[in-house]
Amino acid sequence: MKEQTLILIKPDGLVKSLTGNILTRLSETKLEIAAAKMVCVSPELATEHYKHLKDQPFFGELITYLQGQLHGRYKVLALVYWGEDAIGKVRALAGATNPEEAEPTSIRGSYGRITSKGVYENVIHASSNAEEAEREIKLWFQPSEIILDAYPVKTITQTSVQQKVWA
Ligand code: IDP
Ligand code: MG
Repeated sequence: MKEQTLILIKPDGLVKSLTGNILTRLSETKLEIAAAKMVCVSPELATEHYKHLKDQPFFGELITYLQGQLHGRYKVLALVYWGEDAIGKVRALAGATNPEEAEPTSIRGSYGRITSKGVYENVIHASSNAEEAEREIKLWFQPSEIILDAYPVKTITQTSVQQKVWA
């Protein structure tokens, strides 16, 4: 089944200059890139993204990690990949959540680590199922930023919206 999945190259992946390596690994899947952008992650966005983990003891550290506060690099690269079995293929390539348990040749096994504070710095995020992918893609991207109709859309007219345009 054709499907889409959200991938984030987390701040540790960016700081370690792993973007090229990770995109090369992802190209092995033959999936298509449907969207890509750099995002400065607000506390609200990080908290919403990881809301299913809010009761975990590592939640606070995880939110600061995704925002880039542990790495002094306050952004992530957000991507949507599309194609046959996209979610499973990317998860398999990413490897297990715990980088020490991840297959050594997986992305997380190759590049991840556990910090002395116990955070799993595992360089990428990948949606784990179709429901999560839909929630996450809608959280990180607007329909106009994705090169396919990922999910149903509607058109609205806004009159008093302020936005930056080229001067
Ligand atoms: P996933 O990223 O493989 O889907 P989740 O359980 O959704 O794993 O956890 C989200 C993120 O939270 C992980 O990628 C990792 O950075 C962090 N994390 C998950 N479990 C732990 C843990 O037990 N200790 C420290 N960090 C964790
Ligand atoms: Mg997850």
